[in-house]
Amino acid sequence: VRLARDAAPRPAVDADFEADVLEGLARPQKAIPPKYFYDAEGSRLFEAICELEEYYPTRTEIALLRRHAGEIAEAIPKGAALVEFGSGASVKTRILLDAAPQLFAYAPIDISADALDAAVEALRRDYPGLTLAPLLEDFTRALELPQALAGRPVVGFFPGSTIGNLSPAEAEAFLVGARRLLGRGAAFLVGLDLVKDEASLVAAYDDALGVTAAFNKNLLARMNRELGADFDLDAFAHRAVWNPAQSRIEMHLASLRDQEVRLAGRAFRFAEGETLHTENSAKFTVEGFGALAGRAGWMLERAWVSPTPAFATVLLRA
Ligand code: AVI
Repeated sequence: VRLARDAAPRPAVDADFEADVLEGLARPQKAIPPKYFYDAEGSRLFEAICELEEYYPTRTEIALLRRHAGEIAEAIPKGAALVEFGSGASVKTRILLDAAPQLFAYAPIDISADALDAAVEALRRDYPGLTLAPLLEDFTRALELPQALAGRPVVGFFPGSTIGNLSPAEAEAFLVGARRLLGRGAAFLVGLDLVKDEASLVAAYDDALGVTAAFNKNLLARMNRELGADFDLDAFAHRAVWNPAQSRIEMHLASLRDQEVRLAGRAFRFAEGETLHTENSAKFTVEGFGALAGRAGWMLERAWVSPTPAFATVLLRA
């Protein structure tokens, strides 16, 4: 576990990134894990997505959390520690921090050092009485809670429907790990984007300004920057498609011509129309998610659901 404060300088080539990309490009359906979207540029583009007219999840969830903040805060015991998975700019966290002054500590976990550092600096200023224990980490990895939280009641927070970016098997494994990490009796607040009409879903992932397209293509730019690849960004097009059988939006980058891309001394062929699958974003029903959480040892205790566009905050109990 690495602490954000004393993060080591980044190696020129991230070995995990290169290995995951080489493995993903060798598959029949080329694919790259979506966690690699979030370098500094990708994190900035994601913040811009959250402001888009078409991208309803962020503002819908914020309104939902605000509307029910009082009830949600009742699930947070006195002296508790709030542990957030994939905390980014910690914007939604502030709603909980304001509604639950009984919180003792906040442990944001994020893979982006820039986002984590900026969030912690702002929180230190705005919540001087709160103990901050940031973890610079991939939240899907097995983690240990910081010592500062030992013996405290723990509440997990995983907003944004980020759990939808995991496959069902990964989501279940994540929930098993979160149960182990947060401990017996812990509460876990999870944000879920719910199934809705296809047009709204596709628009949210293929906005008119092209910000989501830029976010998707930044992955190619990142491979060029960090892995010395030679992707031609103009030779790929952003695609967002609804997959009803899997209940998910898929993002792809479609090759506009037959081409060869070089990376780490190897060549990868893309046929015209062939895609690189970059992200799944599952859309849930509260019942379906309750069953998934149940398989991972959690009980669905409560659900708050917004009016259209449908989004839920659920309270799980270990
Ligand atoms: C972070 N995650 C929940 C976003 C989503 O909606 O799946 C990522 C995103 N991809 C495209 N737009 C936003």
